[in-house]
Amino acid sequence: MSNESLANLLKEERRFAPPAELAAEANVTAAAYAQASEDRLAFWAEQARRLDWATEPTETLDWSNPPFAKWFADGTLNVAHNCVDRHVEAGNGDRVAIHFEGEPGDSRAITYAQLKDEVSRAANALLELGVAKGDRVAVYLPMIPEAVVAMLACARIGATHSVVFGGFSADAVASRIQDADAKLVITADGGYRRGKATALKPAIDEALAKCPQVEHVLVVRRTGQDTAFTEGRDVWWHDIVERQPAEHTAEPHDAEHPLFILYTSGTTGKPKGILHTTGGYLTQAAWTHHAVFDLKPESDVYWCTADIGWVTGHSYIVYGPLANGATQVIYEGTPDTPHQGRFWEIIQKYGVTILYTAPTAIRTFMKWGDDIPAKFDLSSLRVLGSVGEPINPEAWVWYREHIGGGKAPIVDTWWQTETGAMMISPLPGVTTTKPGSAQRALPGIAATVVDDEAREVPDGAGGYLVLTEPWPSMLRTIWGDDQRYIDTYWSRFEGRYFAGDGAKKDEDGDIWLLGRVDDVMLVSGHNISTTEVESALVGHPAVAESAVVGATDATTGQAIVAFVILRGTATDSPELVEELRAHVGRTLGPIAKPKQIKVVGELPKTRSGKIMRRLLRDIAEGREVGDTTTLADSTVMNLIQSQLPAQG
Ligand code: 6R9
Repeated sequence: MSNESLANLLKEERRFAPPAELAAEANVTAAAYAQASEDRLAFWAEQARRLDWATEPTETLDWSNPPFAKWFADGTLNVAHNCVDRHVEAGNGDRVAIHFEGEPGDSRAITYAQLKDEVSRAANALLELGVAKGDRVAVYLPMIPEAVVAMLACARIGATHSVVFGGFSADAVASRIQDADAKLVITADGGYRRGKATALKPAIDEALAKCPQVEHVLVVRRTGQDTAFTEGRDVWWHDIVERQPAEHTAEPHDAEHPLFILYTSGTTGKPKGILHTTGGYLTQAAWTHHAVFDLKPESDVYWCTADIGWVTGHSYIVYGPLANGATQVIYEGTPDTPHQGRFWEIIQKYGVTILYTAPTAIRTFMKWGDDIPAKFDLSSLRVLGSVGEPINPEAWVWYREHIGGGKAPIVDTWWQTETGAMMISPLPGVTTTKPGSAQRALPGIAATVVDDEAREVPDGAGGYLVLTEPWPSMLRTIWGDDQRYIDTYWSRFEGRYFAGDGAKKDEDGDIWLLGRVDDVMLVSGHNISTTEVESALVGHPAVAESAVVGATDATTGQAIVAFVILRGTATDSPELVEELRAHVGRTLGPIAKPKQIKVVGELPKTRSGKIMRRLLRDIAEGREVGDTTTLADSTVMNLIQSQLPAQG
């Protein structure tokens, strides 16, 4: 990839200074950058002291055997104690930890004191079921409070959890249970999605036919639907958990004790079990949540809309917010049930002050229309977060205007399952933000952009995003496969972590993420980022969403093919398609004009909202569509194909 070309095309000139009142009271100021650059390890050692350690660490980083890091290795602590007990001990037991909102409209408020009892009972139940420190437990649950309780109960006794998306198939669950060698599975009869009760337990029954090592299945009753039970193996949560004592002493674990495994599917090959450990992970999850959202635990109401089966749910629903004693909303269902204003209704109901969601959701809300959020009182919102994909500048501006009342700062947070916590993001009280840019590495984090030869690119050029120093919440390895850990992340560029994302630095040195390197297109010898062409398309008033791929082309090597979803107000016509091509040409230059633009009703996405361009490439190149097992909605590909003319 030549650096002059990795599409340094998009010009975005809008700037937004932090609100003065927020800046004046901000948890973290510009001084943090200076402090961390002076002594990065001292900075992280100080952040680690935000936690309650049973044994204070005297070592910060052990990097004597790279790329295998140890952070705070001689310290010991209990994650569940840090997330729950210590807040009760500090006199905040009556503070609401979780406002749970079920999809059918049921709700529950759980205080820190109640959460402590619930986690202790669940920990006692796990022990009764024969789970011991070091064992693996698979969690396959809907978005209900028991998911949080199950994860914390594992952390409390030192069992390593592996959460699997409630939407994954029996085969996907089976391979993850086998790889982690889990001995217990925690699931539910079902959950509510899109207005109906969807069963979960049958997938576990099917998966376990291939997993003889699983001794017990702990089943939460959520929907009350008929559920098959295997005598001796299956146990109802309410039968065993409710009769346990609410006392359980949380033993300290080593800072490097395995906290969880989370599988990332990647585009090819067997899923990778990303391993995270205890002290460094919790330090960075807690500090970034405090710094990037400016969380004030006494007054904020925080809501992260991610699923618990995604890393965002781990770090920014469970561990970060609870370590900080936050009050948060957890919502079970989808944003359009029973109506398209459900999110805004929830924000109004609970007075949510900090919202963390994904660009895919924001683009969907744009498509549904400005009038929907306008019906609700969103004035409580003071910080807005984005994660999961590059956010197109138009979606960013829409988010700020229509959700943030034209004043709430947006923090576009770049990170990965592998990084464990946020790495590149504005700070809401410090950064003058630019729509579409994650901007700069957080204090204590070292990121840059390099070319094919590992040379750092100058400002204004593009290449590959790399992390140049170890960080506390970094993955420790791929579960059971150290070599694959080295090969995947540490071999492309000597001594640097290869993130797999394309990026560019602008004239100020701020970082713009350009999507996965596998998605970059090569057109007539120019590297063009899918993200920038998509952002240009979304910048046209007729377009709500788009996905761009490079399809093999006899003359240009690859040709740009765009799939677009129109906004409610626009209709498909050859003139509109021509206008969109011209619009991209004007915005980015003639080289970036799509050869074809196909208007569709849906785009293929994973459960975490990422567009699966690989499947669109199959369509664009006229191939049989590949593996669709990680799609959120498996019918989407048929729908898209039925909407396209047979050829071209
Ligand atoms: C947290 C999460 C990681 C990949 C990452 C990148 C994309 C995430 C982003 C972003 C641009 C952002 N990504 N946040 N791209 N701007 N703010 O999403 O983890 O599911 O492992 O995905 O998501 O491509 O490499 P994960």
